[in-house]
Amino acid sequence: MYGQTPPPRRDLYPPLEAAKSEMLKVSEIHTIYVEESGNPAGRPAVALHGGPGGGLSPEMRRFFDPKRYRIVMMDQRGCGRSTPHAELRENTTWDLVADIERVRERCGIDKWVVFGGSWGSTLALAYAAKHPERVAGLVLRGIFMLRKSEIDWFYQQGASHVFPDAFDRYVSAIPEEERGDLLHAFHKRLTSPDWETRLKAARAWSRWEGETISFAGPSALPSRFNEDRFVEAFARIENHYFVNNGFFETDGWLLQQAPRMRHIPCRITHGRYDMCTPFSNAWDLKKAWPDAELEIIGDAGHSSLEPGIVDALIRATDWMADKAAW
Ligand code: STX
Repeated sequence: MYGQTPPPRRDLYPPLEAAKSEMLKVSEIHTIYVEESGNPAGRPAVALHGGPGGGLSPEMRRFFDPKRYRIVMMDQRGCGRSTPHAELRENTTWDLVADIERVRERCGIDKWVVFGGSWGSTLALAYAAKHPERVAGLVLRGIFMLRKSEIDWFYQQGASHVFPDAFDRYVSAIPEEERGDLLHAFHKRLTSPDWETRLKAARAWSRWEGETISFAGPSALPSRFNEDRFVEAFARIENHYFVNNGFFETDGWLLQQAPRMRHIPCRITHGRYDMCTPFSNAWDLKKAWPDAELEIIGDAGHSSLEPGIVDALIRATDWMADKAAW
């Protein structure tokens, strides 16, 4: 429409430090890093990172108004500052859901807004399905429900047609005769006792995701995808969850839970050109959950830092501060 300028896109809130942090023992094996920032008297929110195995990044705090929110975040088992690093034992979706509850209780929080993108959206939905009474609202981005079709799209065939250059780099870590099942070919190498073998596979696996995450393509590879410590946890933990179908009872389990969660205010943001988790995921969730609000970003891929995604997520967390089911 002529003469109408769209409002400027919202940007992240200013950089914010953690006000306090601790290492919380959650099992015989695992200890996780937990931190808080923002206003201790504000509305509580928990931000769940992606991967699984991606760990926290400091930008995640900046999706919340620090005056209005008490922001809680944790490195999930085996990644970030949590120990032991890249550990796969006692590391399942339901272990992570239980950890979120442990953290909530430890913080003395009754209900909170749950924020998550990509695997963070998977975990947010799994948590909301198990503990709907604890969720005041959901802010989700880049919907990922870990169905077989979603894994196949990204790790075997689908995104390969849009990023054949990056895909060739990904499959180069696997001999040709094993490329019919890349998920399991990588699994064998990522769980090898040989460190060199694990690392070579982890670099290729992670690079594929880093090169396809942004609308700008392979040149926008985020720097941590070049770090050995990051890629080992990211690749091993992701692959472990995916060969186990996310530890869900059935394919599509999360979608089937939508009716139980429909009273929870839910805002979904998804990039039209998301190649990691295609937009059809968000569309399927919206169809199963008509009361959820879906915002399609026409010029964005998967990354949480695409300008249109940042804008929509900031508007969503601002909205939730007042309008969630507190
Ligand atoms: N994994 C998608 C995901 O959750 C299939 C994800 N992708 N990249 C990330 O998370 C980080 C940016 C957190 C590394």
